[in-house]
Amino acid sequence: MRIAEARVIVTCPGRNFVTLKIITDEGATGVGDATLNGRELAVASYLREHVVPALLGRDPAMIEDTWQYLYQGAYWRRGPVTMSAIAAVDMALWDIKGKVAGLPVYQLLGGRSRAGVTVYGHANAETVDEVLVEVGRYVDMGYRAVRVQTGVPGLTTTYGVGGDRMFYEPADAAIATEVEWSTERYLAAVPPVFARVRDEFGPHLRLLHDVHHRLTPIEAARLGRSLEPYALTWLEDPVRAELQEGFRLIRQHTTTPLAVGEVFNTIWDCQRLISEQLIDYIRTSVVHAGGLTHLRRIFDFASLYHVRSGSHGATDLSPVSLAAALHLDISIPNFGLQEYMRHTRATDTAFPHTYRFEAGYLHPAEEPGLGVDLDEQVAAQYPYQPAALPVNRLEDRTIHSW
Ligand code: CS2
Ligand code: MG
Repeated sequence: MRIAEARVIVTCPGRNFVTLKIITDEGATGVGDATLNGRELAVASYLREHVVPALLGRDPAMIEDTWQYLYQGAYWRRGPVTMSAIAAVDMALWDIKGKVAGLPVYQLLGGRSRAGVTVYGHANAETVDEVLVEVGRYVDMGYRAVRVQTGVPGLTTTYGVGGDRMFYEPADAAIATEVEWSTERYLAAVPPVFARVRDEFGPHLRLLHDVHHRLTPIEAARLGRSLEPYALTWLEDPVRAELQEGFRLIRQHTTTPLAVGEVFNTIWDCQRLISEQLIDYIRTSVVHAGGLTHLRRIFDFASLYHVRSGSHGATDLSPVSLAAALHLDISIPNFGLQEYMRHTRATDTAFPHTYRFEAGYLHPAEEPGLGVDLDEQVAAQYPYQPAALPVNRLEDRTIHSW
């Protein structure tokens, strides 16, 4: 069997997605997600110009060799554009391998290690009273874990709080919207929110919070310590993570568990964080960290150091990514949690899939392959629309991490 064709499809059913479809000379097809929020066309071009021509004629069964060919063989390594492109090829080849074997991909990865994949949803609202209602909605839907984000008094917008409660989407303008930030206001606002949520929902609901890279290590240490009474499952991206050793300082001060990794691309971005046990959950994703082949390598490495998985699953990761993540989640020994932001109906129609949510768990597809496809006729109805993530500034207009 040989790869006969590979198509890059860019579509915007509510938001932009880049999908790679690989077709073999025997008619088997596989899909991979290559979406990089706000930078979609860079990956589409990398795939079209540099990857697709090299794929034609290759044996689709040689997944590891193809991965190494695209990574080592390119000479230029790592980075979100390269790794998202490699990820798309890798996902599509696992999809084909599953279809050829007649098995869902998780069976090829070692089989089931648990009954279902525990997911967390996003409760967000401007005020504490409103967010309590939102948390209640998730609990009523069966969720066992909820991320809680509220507005910060004195700031007009805050990360994670959107107009539409269920389908929050930050990439909303062709040229980045500018938003504002105050660490002082934020640090004062967050602990009372979690005091109310714990009080209302009791000790068993798993609670999470995303700082979105905005604090320094000592500020993060203070926040982590002030949240200890509310026993969070994790505090996410408390600081920018380019400086891995910065986490040592946070660790010295707080027992609040830490989760990091949605912007990482390779095992080298988190090697020290994991081996020095500076984090508790590694949140790298299938699409941005080189596909199932590389993400499994990261999670295996993490399993040696008591670090569990917590794959990123925002709406800018397409249903192809989510489908792929679930096969890994269900099979690895050190699964932690899977993020699950629901896709819009338009997105779900463009990407027919058979994974399903039930009682707080997602269940991977049982059909051969990944169990997801891209309906190209539906995709063609939604042309690409430029959309960038916001840019963040302090009150004095200094640029700050968004
Ligand atoms: C977020 C994301 O899901 C998360 O935890 O941090 O929503 C992130 O902002 C987007 O994926 C950026 O594209
Ligand atoms: Mg996040």
